[in-house]
Amino acid sequence: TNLSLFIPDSGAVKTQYCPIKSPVLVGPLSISFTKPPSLKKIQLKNRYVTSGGYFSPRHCFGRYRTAVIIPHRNREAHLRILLYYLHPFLQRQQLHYAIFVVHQAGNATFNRAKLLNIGVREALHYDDWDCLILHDVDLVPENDHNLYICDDSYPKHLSSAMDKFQYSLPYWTYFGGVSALTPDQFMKMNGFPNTYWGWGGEDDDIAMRIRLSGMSITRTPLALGRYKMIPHDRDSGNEENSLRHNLLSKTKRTWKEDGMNSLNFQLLSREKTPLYTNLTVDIGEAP
Ligand code: BGN
Repeated sequence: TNLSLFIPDSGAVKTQYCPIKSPVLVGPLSISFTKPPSLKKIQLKNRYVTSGGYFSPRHCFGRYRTAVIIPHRNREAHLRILLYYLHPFLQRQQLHYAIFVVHQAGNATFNRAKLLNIGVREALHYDDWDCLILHDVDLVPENDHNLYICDDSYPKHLSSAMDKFQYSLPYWTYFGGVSALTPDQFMKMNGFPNTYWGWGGEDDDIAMRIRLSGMSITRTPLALGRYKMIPHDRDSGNEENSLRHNLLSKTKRTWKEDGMNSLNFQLLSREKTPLYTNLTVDIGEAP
């Protein structure tokens, strides 16, 4: 008889690193947005994900340590859809990974870039990550050859082909959606700006910081960087930021003072749920 059937999973023996290229990738995925799955259902489909949304390949040592950071408020349905697709996607890539959701408490205007800064600072307390994936909650990757690992030299834009832009780049310096930076790359540009409240512009500021700090943008090829956006109306509390043009005109002067070195917030709770680590934060409001 096969004894391993009776041995609990902790018995999985690892002796080697996972292959450089995962043998279990499938390529194009079919993504459909019907009713958001329940958290229970997602858990049942991801039985090797442990508390806090952690996973390590079971039969080999993961080569890459990836933290996925998702800014969030009032988008529970989107979060469930994303987790449903993302957990299996990351497992097929044989990553050692964890998912962090950074939840903005209160009703002040949403601030995506500041939430990402906070997610990075907190995630780095948990593990020695090789790669930080900054991920919008409403974007679902459509091809698992779009690897959630970092480029050694430069920040990488992963969502190069989104359905809402007819699977092409809206403009050459576009850096919104999903990106991948090493902690070193992130710190070199002083992280992201804390001063963009509401919709728009913060991703362009980030793209400028990349240049200003002496780096450039790399990208997943369009054939692989395909994403579906979960359809939704404009959020209340995330109105268009009317100051964004003005802020962008000053990035060159402000990026060294506005970012990780000026980040302040209050961590209200840090909670390990079965599918992700939830960080609830008070980030204040626009001045
Ligand atoms: C741009 C926005 C980005 C947004 C993309 C795609 C601005 C700054 C003013 C020039 N930039 O226009 O933030 O991600 O559209 O929707 O609004």
